[in-house]
Amino acid sequence: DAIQTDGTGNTFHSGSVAVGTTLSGGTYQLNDGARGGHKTYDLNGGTSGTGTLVTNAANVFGDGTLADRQTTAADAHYGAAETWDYYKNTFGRNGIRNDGKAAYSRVHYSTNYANAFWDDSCFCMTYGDGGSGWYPLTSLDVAGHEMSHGVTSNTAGLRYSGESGGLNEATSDIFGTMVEFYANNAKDPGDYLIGEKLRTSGAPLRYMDKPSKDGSSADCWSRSVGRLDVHYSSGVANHFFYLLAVGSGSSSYGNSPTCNGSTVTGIGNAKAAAIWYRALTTYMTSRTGYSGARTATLSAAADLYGSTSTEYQTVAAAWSAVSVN
Ligand code: ASN
Ligand code: ZN
Ligand code: CA
Repeated sequence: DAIQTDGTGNTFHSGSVAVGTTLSGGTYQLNDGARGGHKTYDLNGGTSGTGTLVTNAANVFGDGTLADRQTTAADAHYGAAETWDYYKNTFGRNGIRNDGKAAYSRVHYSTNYANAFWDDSCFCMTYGDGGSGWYPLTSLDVAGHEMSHGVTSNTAGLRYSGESGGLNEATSDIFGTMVEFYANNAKDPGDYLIGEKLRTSGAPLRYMDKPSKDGSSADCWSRSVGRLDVHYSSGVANHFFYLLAVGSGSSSYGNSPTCNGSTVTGIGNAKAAAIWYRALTTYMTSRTGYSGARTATLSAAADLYGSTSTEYQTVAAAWSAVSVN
């Protein structure tokens, strides 16, 4: 029979952490019984199926280096656990489908694969090892980003193109970032950068304070923004979220100039995330675009804090500050 235990994960990105494991048949598995039975598999360079469940006789997974192939498995397993705990402890959401059942993770996908992805059809997430210029894609913000695609699919269902696609991507960046803050990991502390641990150059993939710093993303809404790739049209909502949470002044996290010259004072991560989550799960639909996102978040803020609250007024001000009026 199977016994739930606490093992050790010596991760690449996040140091030494506790991982939920299961003792079965005399060996320990990356199988987290406390979180819906989330399992982590090694694809060993393959691109389909589940490969092999990651097991270990000593209940110690990885040595913190990439020479040990269980190291990135530990990263993925830890990221899934922190994402589960964030949604459960913040919103009472019991897994991606809110049914108590876990997804699963796959690592060592393909060769030199510098991406990670969520797949609704397998209800699973997959990580590449990176390659030239890249480390494995198993950072906390990416784990939170990918699993949040599953949450979006099972709630608003934002269509993955046009403005709704940008909102879908931004939802993943927002909650990936909230997971990173939630984990409070000394080696990977919270920030408003996406993928800052992934490139050997140190350059993040995306910047929420000023999305155009990546050279492609939009800081401000315009009528053509929905024609951009979804990872760039997301910039408008990432910028909105940063202004709502942190504000427009320069801070240790960055300097976030508004599109209309206004000043916005942030209401903090917890309230900003609560507003976005309620908007996503109550008001947004598959065809919601930026104008609808403004309405949805205002409705959410009114429900949570009242329509005369500072929080409601800040949602309005932050959208106006990214030219969504
Ligand atoms: N890593 C990418 C993402 O989650 C994969 C994709 O393009 N969908 O956005
Ligand atoms: Zn994404
Ligand atoms: Ca980050």
